[in-house]
Amino acid sequence: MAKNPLNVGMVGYGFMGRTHSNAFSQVGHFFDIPYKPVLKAVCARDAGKVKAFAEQWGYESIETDWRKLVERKDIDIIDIASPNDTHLEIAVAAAKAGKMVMCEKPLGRSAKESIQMVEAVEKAKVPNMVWYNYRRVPAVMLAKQLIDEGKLGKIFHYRAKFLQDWTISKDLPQGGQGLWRLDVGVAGSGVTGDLLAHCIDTAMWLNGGIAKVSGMTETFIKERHHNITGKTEPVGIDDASLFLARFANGSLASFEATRYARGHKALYTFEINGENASIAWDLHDLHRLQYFDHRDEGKTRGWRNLHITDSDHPYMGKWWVPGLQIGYEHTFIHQVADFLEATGAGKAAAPTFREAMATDLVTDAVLKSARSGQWELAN
Ligand code: SOE
Repeated sequence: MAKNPLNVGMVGYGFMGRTHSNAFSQVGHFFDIPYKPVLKAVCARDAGKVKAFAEQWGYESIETDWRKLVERKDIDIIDIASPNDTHLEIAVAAAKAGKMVMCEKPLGRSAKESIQMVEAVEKAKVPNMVWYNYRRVPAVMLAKQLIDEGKLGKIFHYRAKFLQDWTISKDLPQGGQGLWRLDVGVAGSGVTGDLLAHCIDTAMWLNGGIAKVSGMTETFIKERHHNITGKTEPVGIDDASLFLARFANGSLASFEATRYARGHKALYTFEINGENASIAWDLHDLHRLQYFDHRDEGKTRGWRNLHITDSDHPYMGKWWVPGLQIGYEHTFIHQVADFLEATGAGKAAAPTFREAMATDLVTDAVLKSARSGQWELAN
């Protein structure tokens, strides 16, 4: 049966524009989804660059003003893959125009912005989702299943880290393509919104809400050349951000994110300790889940190194043959597949804007606590 076309209007062609475009292009090859995504238009300010991107990725047309894209009658979904300071205006206008909206993380530069986006999509009743892609790593989805089945029992501890090292040089400028993440006006915050947000999203999905936090941040390089103003400007982002947390279920947690962990490029890890069992996961070995079950027979009890590539593991039945691995880009394909399947069935797909707003409330509380030196409520 012919599927309804779903005309995609993509905003942005950077790193995330590529991961999202790849996801929309590939999803129909592997997943039985109720729509046929069509790469209808891509939008960015630089006409030459956006035209080249459209040709390379197979977009039918281009726009250089997102307002025109949002007004177009032939666009069904607006996907926001542009820097954080553009999310609010585009998402609100897209919702008002009755489009489905997907948005790159973090949803807002602060919860104040995300609240307005939540109100807009909920008022317009349009399907919405935020790209917290790591939930869709098969091993992470399996962790969710094991926790929901009660395999871990009561959870005592949650421990997460996201470590990088790409901003250590004082010669690295701030601002402009790729480097907008170092410009607080554009990004909203540093590693708190960029990296800890991933850890918090996964953590609240796996272990429930976070009640309160005690945070600490540092900006190691205080001034950098700014590519847009051409001047040396103060650095307003946090280079490192650590916090302790209490979850609503009583478990205790520690979180750490930094761009100053020499040797680490994108090391996202978490470990969860429960009464009966523990699990651990590492992005550098993303197809493996470490599992320890105290109920195993004593003689052979130990950490099991599960290779999450079998057809009965989450998503894996859609890919190659058992034992063969998939990678980072597949998490985005899974996310589109889940979004379209849920939307076709008239259901919400997680994480919705509302769930992503809860993450922004926690990141705001971490930054507030780092300033006040006090524990702060996180919701
Ligand atoms: C930053 O370097 C970054 O690209 C984040 O923006 C992404 O969300 C993360 O997945 C990888 O690191």
